[in-house]
Amino acid sequence: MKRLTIATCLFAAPFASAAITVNSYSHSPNPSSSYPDSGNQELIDGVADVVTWGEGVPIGSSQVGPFVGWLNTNASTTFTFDSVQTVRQVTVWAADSDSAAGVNFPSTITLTDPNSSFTQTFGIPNPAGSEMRPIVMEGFAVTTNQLQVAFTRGGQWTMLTEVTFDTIPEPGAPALLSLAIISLIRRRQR
Ligand SMILES: [Ca+2]
Repeated sequence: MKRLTIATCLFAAPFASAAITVNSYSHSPNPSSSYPDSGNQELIDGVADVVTWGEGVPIGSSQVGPFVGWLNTNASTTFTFDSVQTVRQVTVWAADSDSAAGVNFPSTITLTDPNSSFTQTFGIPNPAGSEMRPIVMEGFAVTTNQLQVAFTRGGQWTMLTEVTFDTIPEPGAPALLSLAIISLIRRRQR
């Protein structure tokens, strides 16, 4: 029984969800000079900044500084990973003010692998209220070391603060594998 438990743990561990390390990225075009991307690091610094536009709350430059913004532009950003990875989830942290100050979620986000034919467009709903919210895109799998994330603007301003990429196991995959291992061990013990 002990042997069975150890084998299951060992084989299940590599399938855990894992963040993919981004080495660098480039914008096309560059963001507005009002909301620049300091050192091209703001979207991968591990901080999803929170600011509430349009709720009568005074907003200072220190609060909006961590945002990367484009005005009246459909922008795209290409991220380069530290190695080839199977990406199954992309999360974009964007500001949504419900039109106050012209800040809106993008209306669509398109993921494209520059090295293959993979491309997928996600329609982004515009929820009620003014909040920072993660936009989570999943239900795909692409193995690559680069991914372009392109935005169709939903208002005047597209304001981003963080983008993350994850490898996520397919539903049930670790459980199925564990069952296979258990079956294999039982056969050997017979
Ligand atoms: Ca950030």
